[in-house]
Amino acid sequence: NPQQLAEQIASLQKSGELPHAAPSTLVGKIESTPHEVRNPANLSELVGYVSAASKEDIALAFDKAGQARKAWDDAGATHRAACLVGAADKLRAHRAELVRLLVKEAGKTLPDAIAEVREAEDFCRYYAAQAREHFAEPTVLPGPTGEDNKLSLRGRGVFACISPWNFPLAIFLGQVTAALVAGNSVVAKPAESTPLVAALAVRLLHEAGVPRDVLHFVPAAGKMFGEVALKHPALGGVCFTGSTSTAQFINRALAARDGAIVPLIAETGGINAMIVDSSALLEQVADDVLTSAFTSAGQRCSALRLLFVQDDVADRLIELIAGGMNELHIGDPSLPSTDVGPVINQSAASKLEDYSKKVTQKGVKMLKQCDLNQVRTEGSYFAPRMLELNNARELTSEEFGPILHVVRFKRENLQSDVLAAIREAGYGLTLGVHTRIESVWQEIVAEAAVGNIYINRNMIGAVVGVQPFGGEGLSGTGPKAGGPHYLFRFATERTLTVNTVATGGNARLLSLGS
Ligand code: UN1
Repeated sequence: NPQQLAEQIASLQKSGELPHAAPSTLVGKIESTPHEVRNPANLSELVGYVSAASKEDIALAFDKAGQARKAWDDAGATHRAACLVGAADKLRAHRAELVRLLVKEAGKTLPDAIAEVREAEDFCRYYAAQAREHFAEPTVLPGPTGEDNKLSLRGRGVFACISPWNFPLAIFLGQVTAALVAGNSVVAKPAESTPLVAALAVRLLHEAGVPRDVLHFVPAAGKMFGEVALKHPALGGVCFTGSTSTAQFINRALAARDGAIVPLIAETGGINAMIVDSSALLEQVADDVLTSAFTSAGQRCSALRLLFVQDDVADRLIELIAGGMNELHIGDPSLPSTDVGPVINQSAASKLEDYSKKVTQKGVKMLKQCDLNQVRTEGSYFAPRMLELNNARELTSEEFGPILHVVRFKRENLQSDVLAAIREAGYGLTLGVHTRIESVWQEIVAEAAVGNIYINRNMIGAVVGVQPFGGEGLSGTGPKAGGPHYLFRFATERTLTVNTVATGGNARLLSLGS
């Protein structure tokens, strides 16, 4: 009975026991039946509830955000940056609660969850600093005598921010804070499987001073959200992280709109490769491969999927990686000793299982599969595995999980079998290279159309402000999240030219910033 469930949730909410994610407009509160969020690590523990937004909720959020945007933009970047810094402080103060939700709602291991809260805080502080530097004052430009020219950055309107379940706090907040601090109002849609931690993040932003009408939270099914959001007249931009096919769908929907042209900022998937030549330090390579392919149960868009190994060291490296896989602790993500937790849900686990079955039936060799006997609970677990392909071109799908594909190559075929195969796949997110010969990695870097290239280290965990993150081609539009150019795409530029002769030399009174 939805009514009873709603009452039960209300009383649990009052007692502060279970988190509840609901649309911030609350129009759909009565008609929408809340559904339960269960822990993927055991499938039985109730983590909280979510009330999905209705079409009316979504439309109302855009209406209100459209009305609120100008005052927020006019309030100035210094004020908006202060709100982000306040939110960063609140994230730090609520760290335990956020970590708990990331572990229970998304199945994150403790180190992953702790790192994610830290990354969310970094996004807030970094974009605040960038906004103060570039958005607070107009840029004065040189011009002829008798003329003042100034360039200022303004918000674009209402940004729809659509984020994925694999970083339900950091990517969610990264998108939202970038859009907000650039002067936009925001309608934020969390991923369907991870709305609780996002709801808490929104609450913290509101408490830090972002007006409720400037930031709306709408947990909703992606399709329904798209139907309303992409057609709404107040839409000023879309920021999306998720699959390439969904980004292409959004792009087409935006192109079909009448009226103002609305930009898309998309960060999508990748068939990410690592290239290892025979000069590499194999023990280090094995360690970096394990980290890159299996951390977060391989559910990072940066994760390693395709390992190219020069043939004369391949057997030794495969042996080292397989040995390392024997040591992986798979299981309850809330235990500090766990390396690999569950995948996001049972449907993801069975898709990975089907994929693995299908390719091995077709002749792909299973080099190693981890043992799941160590897992003590009935969760959505999937055993990490290592497969061997004869040819990199056999890998075409964006499987999202702990599956590593190994391909051997001959040094003389580096261009034709490795670099050409990466190019043909069309993705360009991350690439790892292990070699002790500088000219080898330089040759690879010169040829690779890839956003983030890592030499002689693992290839995940880009740090905000240090390794700006994002791809090209099928992997996204850029600009890079956590980089110095990111905020500009969330803004429009206005050039103001004042004829100071006609205004009697008092142009300063009329120009921006006076
Ligand atoms: C994603 O998985 O959607 O470098 C992107 C990393 C992360 C990846 C985030 N910044 O591993």
